Amino acid sequence: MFIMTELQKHSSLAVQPELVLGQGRPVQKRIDDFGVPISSGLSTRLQHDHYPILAQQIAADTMRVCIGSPVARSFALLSQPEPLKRIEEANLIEWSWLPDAHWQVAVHRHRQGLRTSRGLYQDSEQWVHLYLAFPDAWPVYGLGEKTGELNKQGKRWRFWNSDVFDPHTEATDALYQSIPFMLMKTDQGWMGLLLDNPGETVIDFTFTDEVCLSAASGALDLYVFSGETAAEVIEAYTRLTGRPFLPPKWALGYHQSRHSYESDAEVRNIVNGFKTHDLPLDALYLDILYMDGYRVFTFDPERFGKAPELIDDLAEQGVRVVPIVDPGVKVDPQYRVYQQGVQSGAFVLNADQTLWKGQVWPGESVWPDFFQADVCHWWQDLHRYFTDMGVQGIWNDMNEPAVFNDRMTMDDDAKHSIDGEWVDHACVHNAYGLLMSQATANAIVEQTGQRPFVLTRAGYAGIQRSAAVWTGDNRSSWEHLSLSVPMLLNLGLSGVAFAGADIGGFMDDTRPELFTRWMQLGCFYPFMRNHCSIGMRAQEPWTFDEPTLARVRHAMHRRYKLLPYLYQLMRDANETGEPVMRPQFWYDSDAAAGNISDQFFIGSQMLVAPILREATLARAVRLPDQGNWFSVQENRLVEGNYHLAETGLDDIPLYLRAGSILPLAPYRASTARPLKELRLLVVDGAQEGRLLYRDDDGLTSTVEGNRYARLTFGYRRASDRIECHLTVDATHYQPQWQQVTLGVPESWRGIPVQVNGQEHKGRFTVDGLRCRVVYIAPGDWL
Ligand code: MIG
Repeated sequence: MFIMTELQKHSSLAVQPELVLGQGRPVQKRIDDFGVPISSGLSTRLQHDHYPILAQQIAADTMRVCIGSPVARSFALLSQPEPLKRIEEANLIEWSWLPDAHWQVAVHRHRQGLRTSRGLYQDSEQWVHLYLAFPDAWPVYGLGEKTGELNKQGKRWRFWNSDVFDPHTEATDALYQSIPFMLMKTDQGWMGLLLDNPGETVIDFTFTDEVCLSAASGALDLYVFSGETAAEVIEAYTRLTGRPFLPPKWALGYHQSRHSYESDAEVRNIVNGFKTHDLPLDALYLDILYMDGYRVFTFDPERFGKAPELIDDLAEQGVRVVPIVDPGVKVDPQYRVYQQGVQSGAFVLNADQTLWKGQVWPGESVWPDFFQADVCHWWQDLHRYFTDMGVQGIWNDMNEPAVFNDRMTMDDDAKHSIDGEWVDHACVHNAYGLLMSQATANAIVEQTGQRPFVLTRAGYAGIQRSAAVWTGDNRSSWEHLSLSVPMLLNLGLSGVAFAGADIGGFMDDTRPELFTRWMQLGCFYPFMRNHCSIGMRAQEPWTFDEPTLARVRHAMHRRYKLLPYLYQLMRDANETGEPVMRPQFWYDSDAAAGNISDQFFIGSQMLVAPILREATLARAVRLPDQGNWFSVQENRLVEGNYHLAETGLDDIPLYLRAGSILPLAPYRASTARPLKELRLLVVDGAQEGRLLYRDDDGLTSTVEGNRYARLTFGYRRASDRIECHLTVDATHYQPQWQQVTLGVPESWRGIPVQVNGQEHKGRFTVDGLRCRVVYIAPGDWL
């Protein structure tokens, strides 16, 4: 397809053959001299010795424009892209090419598009740069794990997986994850752009009305998405790169970690602490000190001599043990993992085919070459060591990969073997952690038959398919508490729905008020884990004073009451890619909403306004221009564009969408305890509402195990009564709950409530299920 478009006629920027972008920066020289386009079906090629261009429509809303030759298969995509065979005229993305002095490549659909401004350049360091016209007024989101504001406009962003121990500030750029996917609001709707290149890349918005996409090696392999809403664009992006994996239910519970619980006895003590202090716990982490001399797939024989018993005992108490697995393998001729890896040629090599060695926790180490399928299989098999003991979750750290050297990672020219070719590490660096976590997730699925739970520090576009992400080494500071909100929101807008920050802060000593506020926010993080560094003050909730413990307990209990709602949102994310944690602009079309990152939505029904500063007992909350909102603290509907919320230390402002129905649960100490009662909370303030809630065993990964029960509930206020309908279909799965409690607003008191056509007071049954209506203030259930 080769279409001349309107866009071509407006190429106004004068072409500069050379670009000088300031002192110390290499001069960029323009690339031209392309051959004549060759088209077949929905695919067009342009010849050039170094930068051939391929343009293909690969979905109704997705266009690929690949400039240059990729160094390897894509690691971001679920499968290699194929051009569409056929498409309806209405969904055709137009692209155009003008190979003369004013050349441009343009992609557009439904009146919105992207086009080159000055074209393609190469610099003396072999980087390639593509300049696109891009209005400064278009807000930009996504870009994965980045510091700073929600809107990513105006800055230069670098993608190179990096272990950053220094405090993450506005000035920090590359972190552990590299997700070169951006979401932008255009004048007509929304677009997305993925720069699929696992080497070092840059997306630079420091130009006026332009963005520059750059890569150090390989191709500028671009996927352009077009949609009417941001959700549509994320849907298209996660269709291509994979939906967020559906976690086991327990992974949505509370996780406790620290660097490091040092012995069997200490671990048992900690787990007891949760019991004696009436606190929930689903997962307990073993950080690097559990290993025998930091050898992966070992336990220290003295301190963790009876690891299998420990894991069993904890499982009986509803607590799963999640051990850390780093990629660095100790160089030790007596050690089986090292021996096997050397024998099978599993490790990354130098150019002269000797082992690439570096220093990391175990001392001198080597690294598995996850780019080889055989190596992944071997690594998967090694996990039997853990899965045979009953382990169901694994924590991957240091997989940028982080190395204790000047570069902080492998040498650029270390060699990976990819589909029979030797490829330099620098060309594929950002995919290393993704491949490791993918192999780990596969191991869990294969060996346990259950859904995987992998937590990873490093990742690349597509990481959402395999692992949850935590945002690395943050600090116990108010800045880092605030930072976590836009960072997690943008991770969600980059496909990573299941993410969290270390609650309490990793480095530095946390303080009671900071910790309280962090837990109050953290119980809404899609992934909820308290983690803390070696040498820092303990962060288990009972190590604080009694009032702090009580407040933190309230937040942790709240998490468990929210679990059905959160699980439903994860399931939605798994089906459509829509984030669990959503920015203000999701439901607020006012331009003022575009950069708000001190409040957010969980799903569509809940607005959370955390307290992010010390000694703050009140804050302004912007109420979205769509819908009416109910304040949980004040137990009433609130109005206006802004609400001044007074709040003590006991809680943070929380709002529910008027009329919504939330699936909730009574408190349990672990998801391993059966959920006997399902609660349906009806929020005041609307004439009608409806809910579809699906429940399954929350664990099995097979198709059978994913069969679910279906509950529907709806209500409508008529003049003299409230008509409700409730159905439960348990044909395919028998839910744990035998009772459904309808929590209805006080304002319904005195009005007859009909369920499925019959008037009910108190208790009744529906489809064999015990039901009850209670008048309730939402705060009582949250
Ligand atoms: O070099 O395993 O981000 O969560 O506790 C530090 C020890 C290695 C970094 C991780 C942190 C973890 C720590 N790790």
